[in-house]
Formats: sequence, structure tokens, C-alpha cells
Amino acid sequence: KESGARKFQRQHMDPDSNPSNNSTYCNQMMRRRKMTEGRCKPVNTFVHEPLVDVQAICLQGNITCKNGHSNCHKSSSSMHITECRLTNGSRYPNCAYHTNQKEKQIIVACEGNPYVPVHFDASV
Ligand code: CPA
Repeated sequence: KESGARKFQRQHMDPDSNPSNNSTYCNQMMRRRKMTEGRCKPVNTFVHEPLVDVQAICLQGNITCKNGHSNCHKSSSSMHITECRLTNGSRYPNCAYHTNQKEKQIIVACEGNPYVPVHFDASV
């Protein structure tokens, strides 16, 4: 079975693509990374930074997650991200997304030993 750490990488990591404003990015990536199977995932963020830099967030500021758990961490630096949001009127299996480039601090939940990101909580 896919681990939480692997799932985070599949759903949220895209270090090698530079955040160019390619309007088809989310349509392609949401499908390629298997977030349009069974349903259209409504919102998903991709991070365009080296994996080691994102893993290091687990050692940075500890905060409460949206679900009330205390294992969230906020990046001390802002990061290049792309936010994918399902368009109004998009209906499964035709998942269509808005692509939005941002530079923001991100909040991830970390778990395990090694203590690594397993969930994307928010960008701020
Ligand atoms: P994912 O990272 O797979 O918020 C719902 C989803 O939307 C979430 O997916 C992230 C995504 N999103 C995003 N960008 C945004 C807003 C939302 O990419 N701006 O996380 C979902 C999984 O994580 C579920 O299996 C539940 C689990 N989870 C939630 N809180 C957790 C916590 N504190 N520790 C461990 N796992 C947690």
C-alpha cells in the first residue's frame, strides 16, 4: 500500500517544473497524479521546491492543524506553489481546474519516524 509520505509526494510535490503560468497545468497534473479517479478532488496544491526543503518544514514552527491535531508545521520561508481548484460546473469524469501560481508559506502535517509530510493543510 502507498505510504502517507509517498501519497504526499504524489499529490503535492512537483519540484522540477518551474511555476510558469500554464493554464493547462492543473488539468494535466491532477489527472497524471491520479486525483481525478472516482471523483474530481476539489482543491489541491503542488509545491515547486526541492523535496528536502519541504521535508525540512517538519522541523519548523509547530502549529495546530485545521482538524485540531497538533502535528502541523508552517514553512519559515515562502514557497513557489500552484493551487488547483475545480471549476464551477465541472462534472466527473470531466474534471476541469483553474491554475493559480502563488508564492506563500505553506502548512503541512507530519507523521512517523522519519517525521515527514503526509498532508497539505493550507498556504498562508
Ligand atoms: P491531502 O493532503 O491528501 O484538505 C483536503 C485536501 O485538500 C488535502 O489533501 C489537501 C488539499 N488541499 C490543498 N491545498 C489547499 C487546501 C486543501 O492541497 N489549499 O490530505 C488529506 C489526508 O490527510 C486525509 O487522509 C486526512 C489527512 N489529515 C488531515 N489532517 C491531518 C493531520 N493533522 N495529520 C495527519 N493526517 C491528516
